[in-house]
Amino acid sequence: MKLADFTIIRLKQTTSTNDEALKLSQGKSGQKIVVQTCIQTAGRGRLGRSWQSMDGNLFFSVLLEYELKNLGSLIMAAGLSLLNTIIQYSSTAKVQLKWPNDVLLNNAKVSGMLLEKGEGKYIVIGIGVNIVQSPKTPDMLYPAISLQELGIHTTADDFLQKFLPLLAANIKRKATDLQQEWLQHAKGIGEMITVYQNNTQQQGIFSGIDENADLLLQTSKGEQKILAGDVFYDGDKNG
Ligand code: BT5
Repeated sequence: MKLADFTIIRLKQTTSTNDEALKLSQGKSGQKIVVQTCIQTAGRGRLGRSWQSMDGNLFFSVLLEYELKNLGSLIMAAGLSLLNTIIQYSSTAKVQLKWPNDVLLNNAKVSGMLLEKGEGKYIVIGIGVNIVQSPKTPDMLYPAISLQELGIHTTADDFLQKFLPLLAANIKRKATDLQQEWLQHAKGIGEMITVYQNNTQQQGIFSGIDENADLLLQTSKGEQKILAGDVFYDGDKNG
């Protein structure tokens, strides 16, 4: 099946859709593929963390060729496409982007993204969306939520069908346009945040992101540009 120029491969079960897409990146160039699975047995997040892949939720990976130096645009395009898909279901939902790769619904994580480099110019964007349920285990870095918990009733397949045309359009946009829209929907701009990287932490005012999607943090040592890390909002009780 094809949608928005992507060939969709649907699996019953796999370890991780990113593994499947990375394997496909070893094939010929020019492919645009989405691998979706019903059951994911070893879903992963960044830094070796795991993604809890619960029944009825959406797990998929997009394989496409993209300039590595423009990866920030791809992250912004995918995040905005997720956000706008949710807005299509509910224009009143409180949906926000959490730097670098998360989507929040009512201040809890509804979706996460993991980008990995494939062969040649291939990039894999792995996305998990909590459609009908979300993990509530105490080890969560950040509270989680599903669409259904907020009264949005849909299916994984329907979400993917709404998302892909948005992604296809957003990846054609200029970095500065994506950056502007991203900033309009970001949680915590102008507020105090703490960014954890490896074993260090930095506190400052979240002043924005640049057009590479790097985080700009105003600290006592001046403006710092942060390329990777985990953000916690000092204003959140749970954060
Ligand atoms: C992410 O990592 O958020 C990236 C998640 C990407 C998952 C997709 S599913 C399809 C594709 N195949 C894969 O194997 N992966 C991708 P990170 O920012 O590191 O966040 C991971 C953290 O999120 C975990 O340590 C938990 O605290 C939390 N978490 C785990 N499962 C969650 C869920 N279902 N909903 C919300 N938070 C979750």
